[in-house]
Amino acid sequence: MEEYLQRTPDIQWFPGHMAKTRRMIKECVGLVDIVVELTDARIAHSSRNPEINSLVGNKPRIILLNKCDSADPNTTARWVEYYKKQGITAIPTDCKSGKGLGAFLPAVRQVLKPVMEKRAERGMSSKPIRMMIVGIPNAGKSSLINRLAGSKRAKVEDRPGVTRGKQWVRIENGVDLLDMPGVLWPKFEDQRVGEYLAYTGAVKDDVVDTHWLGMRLLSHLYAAYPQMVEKRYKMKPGEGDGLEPFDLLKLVGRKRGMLVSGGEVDTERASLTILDEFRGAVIGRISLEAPEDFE
Ligand SMILES: Nc1nc2c(ncn2[C@@H]2O[C@H](COP(=O)(O)OP(=O)(O)OP(=O)(O)O)[C@@H](O)[C@H]2O)c(=O)[nH]1
Ligand SMILES: [Mg+2]
Repeated sequence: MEEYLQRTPDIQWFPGHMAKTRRMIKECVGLVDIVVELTDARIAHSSRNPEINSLVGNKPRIILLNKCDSADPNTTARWVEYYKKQGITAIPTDCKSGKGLGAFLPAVRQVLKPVMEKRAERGMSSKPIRMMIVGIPNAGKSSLINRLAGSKRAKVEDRPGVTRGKQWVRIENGVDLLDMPGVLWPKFEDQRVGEYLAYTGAVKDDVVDTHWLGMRLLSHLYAAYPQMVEKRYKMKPGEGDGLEPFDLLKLVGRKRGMLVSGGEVDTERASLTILDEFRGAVIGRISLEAPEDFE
């Protein structure tokens, strides 16, 4: 095995445009009634920006556990409970299909009830509700806006860093949404957070070694969801048990017939396949973080 695969790289990604977004969030928070924090249900902990609290202060907030179609439904339900215990409204959503979004506006109105009552007293009920959508890159912020607006207003792509400036979008029922570029933070204190963000594609592939990343992810998946991995890669039950990460990757590559001349397994290609198939939920509905890990 190549020596570089044995080292755990230090993953960090905080380019200048994210520092700018961070400033923009701070500047714009005064303009909105509520902050919608979009997280990734598969990594519900690592996809929360620890700086958001200080950036948005005590503005009313709602959390979306997005991409719930790709996450373990059981784990997602436990995350909803976890937040509920903290008095925070969290809703599982799938902004690709729109599933779960029916609960969104009613939940926003519920959270904003005190604000709306105050407005009514002042005869200002017709003022639209303004919300800011924040979250890590590639979480689905622009998809959410398009879903709610019922049209393709914001640019959506399957890579992080697509939205670059802020954009107001008015959706029908007196609600204005502010789309924001995705933002990470300057340093991942826990290396695992950086790794998880790279697995899901919130940290772009150019700043990590995908050969290493796919190998790590496979080990991870095999430990947490062995049957799904065995089924997807046509392994016999327990066939990968006790294997070193690189050997497990080779096994999967061989099962997939990813060979190069001389019969060697093309492990780089196998890594890319693992990443792709995890991101596309082809292996199954998987959650890498559960609330019990943080209680
Ligand atoms: N499976 C699934 N895919 C989703 C969901 N929401 C968004 N996506 C996909 O995730 C990718 C990123 O979506 P965007 O809406 O561009 O994400 P964003 O948060 O605006 O990304 P940036 O602007 O780069 O920060 C796209 O390929 C979407 O189709 C979801 O709920 N489920
Ligand atoms: Mg976007």
